[in-house]
Amino acid sequence: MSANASAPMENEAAVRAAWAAAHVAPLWENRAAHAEPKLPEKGHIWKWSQLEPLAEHASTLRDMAAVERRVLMLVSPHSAEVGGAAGSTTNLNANIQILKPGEKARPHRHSMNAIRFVMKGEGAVTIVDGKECAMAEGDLITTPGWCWHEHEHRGSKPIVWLDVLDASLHRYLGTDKFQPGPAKNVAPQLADAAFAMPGLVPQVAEPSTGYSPLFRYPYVDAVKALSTAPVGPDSARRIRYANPVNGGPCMAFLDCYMMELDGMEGTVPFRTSAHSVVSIVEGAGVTTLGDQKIEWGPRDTFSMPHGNWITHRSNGGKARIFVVTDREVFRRLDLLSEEYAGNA
Ligand code: GTQ
Repeated sequence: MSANASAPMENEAAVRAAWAAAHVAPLWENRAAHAEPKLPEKGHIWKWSQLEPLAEHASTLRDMAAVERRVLMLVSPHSAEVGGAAGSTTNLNANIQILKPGEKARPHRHSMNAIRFVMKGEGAVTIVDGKECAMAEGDLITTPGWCWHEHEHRGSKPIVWLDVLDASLHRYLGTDKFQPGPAKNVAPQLADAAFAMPGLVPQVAEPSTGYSPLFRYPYVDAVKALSTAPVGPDSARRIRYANPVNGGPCMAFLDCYMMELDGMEGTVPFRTSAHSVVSIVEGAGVTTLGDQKIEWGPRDTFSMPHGNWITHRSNGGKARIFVVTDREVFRRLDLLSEEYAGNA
């Protein structure tokens, strides 16, 4: 006789007590294990028009903890908490950081990888393992995990940049570590000039650190590279901020791109298992993300959680879009899938 699915469990209270005492649990009552496939998380846009006054206000705060790092976190209403805090989307934590002329954010290091993408202003430097990286609009600065870094503003007007870290992923993995400065035992660095000849890199004893030895990718270079880049499978031009030593991503968990739209029709719909955060550098347009329409302009930031079909369209003119992703995490785990509608 087959068991009746709705029949009550015999001696239920005793069985449950025995399970609890033995620290076991019935999988068949675990709804998550049998859940229907989840809908992709929604994206969220942080408009510059809303962020800028908040950044200006943050720069007036005298609270010493705020002054240490004037950072406002971009917390998506759609993103799940990991280790007690939500991010901008799974694995990626985008923040804006504000520094006033003359201010310094003192040195420290952490296992989390971070990028800094300058949204507005110039004249600051980030010092990464002793290497000074000038910061101007559109520049990308990387601070790889466990590299010492500090920020110092030598310019005359406030500067605002976007920080994107893999903090949630480290919290999930239990690998989030932090050490306050001052910097010590800093490894000697090669000058960026050593990597200025395409295809020719210095031969050194330890060629690979797992991250790019370039900590600074100036915007002017990105624009030049974009101008000769062919259009990709989605019809946009795209460049990657690569590690010149091995052609890999700039950091183990974070992989950055710049995309250019040229007033063309929308890009071919694209879907990926990687998450990303986008910062608009120039131009205006609209991104369709699943069933959302995200209208954007200069300095807007938005999240593109994985699994959504994505198309981008500029409003006629040229648009440049900076994208930071956790693509490499999925690629290394053999979990990366990337599809273009119609080209599959
Ligand atoms: O500038 O070192 O947005 O340590 C979050 C954590 C920036 C930084 C953030 C950090 C920093």
